[in-house]
Amino acid sequence: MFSSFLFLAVPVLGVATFAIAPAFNIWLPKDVSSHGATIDSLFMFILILTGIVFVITEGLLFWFLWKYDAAKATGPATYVHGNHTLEVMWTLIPAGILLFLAIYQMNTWANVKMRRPAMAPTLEVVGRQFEWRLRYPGRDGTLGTPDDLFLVNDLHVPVDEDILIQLKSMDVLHSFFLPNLRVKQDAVPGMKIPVWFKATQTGQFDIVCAELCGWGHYKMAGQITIESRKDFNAWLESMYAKQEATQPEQAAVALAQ
Ligand SMILES: [Cu+2]
Repeated sequence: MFSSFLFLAVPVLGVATFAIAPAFNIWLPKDVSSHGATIDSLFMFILILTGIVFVITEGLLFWFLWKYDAAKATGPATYVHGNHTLEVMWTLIPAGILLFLAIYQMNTWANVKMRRPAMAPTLEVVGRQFEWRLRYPGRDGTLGTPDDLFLVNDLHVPVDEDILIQLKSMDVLHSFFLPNLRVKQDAVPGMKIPVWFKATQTGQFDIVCAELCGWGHYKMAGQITIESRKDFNAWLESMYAKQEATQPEQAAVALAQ
C-alpha cells in the first residue's frame, strides 16, 4: 500500500521538477540565434509528448500496485497470456509517433545542417587538446593566406549576419558547442565541417567542448562575443595590429603594398 504511493511520487515530482525549472533558471540557456526558436519548440513538443506517455505509464503502474495489493488479495492470483490487440496497438502507436517526428523535424534539421549559406567561411575553428584555435582571414579577406589572424578561445562575430565556420580537429574528436546559439557539431580529425548560425542579440556567451576528448576536456572552454558590425570591425582591426606588431617582417610587407 505505502510503496504504491512511492511509485505515484515519481510522476508527480517528475512533472513538478519540469514545471518549476524555468523559475529557478535551470532550464534551456537563453536563445540568441535565428534558428533556436524552432529547435526549442521541437524540444518542447517532444518533451510534452513523452511527458504525457510517462504520466500515463507511471499512473498505470501506481494503479495496479494499489489495486492489486497482496495484503488485500482474497484468493490466488490469476494469470493472463497477453492481449494481441493491445500489443499491436502499443507497437503501432509509438511507431506512428516516431514516423511523424522524423518527418516533422526535417525542415529544422535542413536549416541547421544542410542549407549552408552561400558564402566564404567567416573563420576557421580548430579543436585541439585542449583549446579552440581560431583563424580569421587577414586584411586581404581570404582565409588560408599568410596574413591570417590566429587567436585562441576568444571568438567574436557580428550580430544579425550569417556566420559560416569551417570546423576542424587537430587531434581527436571534439564537439563545438555554443549553447546559446543552439549549435553543436562534432569536430572530426581529417574533415572540414561547415557550421553556420545567425546571432540575434549582442552579448558574451560560452563555447564548450561537448565530447570527452582527454584529461583536460573540462577546460576546453572559450567565449563568444556577439557585437555590432562596427564593434566587430574595431576589434578585428585591433587584433590585426596586435599580431602585426609581433611579426615585423609581415608588417613591413603589408606597409610596402
Ligand atoms: Cu575537446
